[in-house]
Amino acid sequence: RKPNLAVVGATGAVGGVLLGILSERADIWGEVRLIASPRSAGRKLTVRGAETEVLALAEEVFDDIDIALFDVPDEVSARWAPVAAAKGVVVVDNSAAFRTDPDVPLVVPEVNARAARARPRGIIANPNCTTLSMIVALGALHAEYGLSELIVSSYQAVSGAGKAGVDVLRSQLSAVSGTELGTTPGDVRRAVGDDLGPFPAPMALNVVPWAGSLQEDGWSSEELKVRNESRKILGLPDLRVAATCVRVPVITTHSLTVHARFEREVTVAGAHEILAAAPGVVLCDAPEEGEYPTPADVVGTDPTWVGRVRRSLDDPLALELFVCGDNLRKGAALNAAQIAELVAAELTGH
Ligand code: 2RA
Repeated sequence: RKPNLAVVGATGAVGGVLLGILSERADIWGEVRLIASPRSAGRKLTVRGAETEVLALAEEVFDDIDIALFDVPDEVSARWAPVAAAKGVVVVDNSAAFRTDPDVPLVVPEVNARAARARPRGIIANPNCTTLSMIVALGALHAEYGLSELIVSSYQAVSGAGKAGVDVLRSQLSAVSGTELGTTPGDVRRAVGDDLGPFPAPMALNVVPWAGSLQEDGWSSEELKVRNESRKILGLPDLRVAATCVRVPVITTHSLTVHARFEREVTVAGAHEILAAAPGVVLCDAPEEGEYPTPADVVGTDPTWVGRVRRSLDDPLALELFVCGDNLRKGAALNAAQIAELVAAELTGH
């Protein structure tokens, strides 16, 4: 029989993208059951061409489900993923609740698909979108050259902070459009008003060096996620990682600049060859033609796009890259769907 899938958090920003992805990809599922908080229950959403009623999260909604994709806040996952797992459901969780749990694999199918098979808690974690936006390309380079150090800066889209992030940027853009704002200190801040949504500063006409919550010694939670998750996915527990996470006025698609140092000497030609052949990666690197990826061109696509590949001028072991990936697709919903497909193949013996 075809496995039954539950989507928990079906009405959220990532949930909506996931329903589209499930409708586009090979239809390997029996039932697709949509679940959300009691507040959103009763709504009807379309998946695989069929209008489907959203059910309220409760233990019984996991009856007869084989795999559940969770995209809900950390505390909701922490409470409900174990409830589903106790009923024999394999949970693919997109929150941060289990990503660093040693008994929960953190999986990117192109990089460490085999890790998904060992899941003592019945839970598989999906990485954070910032890590996911670069890790497929880095995994391919690591397999050839052996990664030893990573220094990255992110340029994160507002949809990473959910629908509220998108709404606040759109309304701020209307407030500044057609004005001469952006020329004196605080003029943008005054024009957009006090409601900054999920951000600590105006997003319109601005760049904000902050994503996530404050952690020890001035690091943000997002920066620590990039470090911890890259180490776990690549199986390099001592990898040196320094990340600075920055929010930019882009709706969807995270970008990163990457300084990656390897154990073996690198060449641009070698890196191009690896990246051009890597599943899930598109090499877009012809600066003489003005070709490099940008979020405006990448949004809505599945792959990780890589451009601006250079060998570091002062270090023959290091590469500089610019990477873009749709944070709602590969950065969240698509990777989760790919993990669910891996598990489905395992459960049905394919
Ligand atoms: C963000 N990475 O972009 C987060 C979302 N998971 O805010």
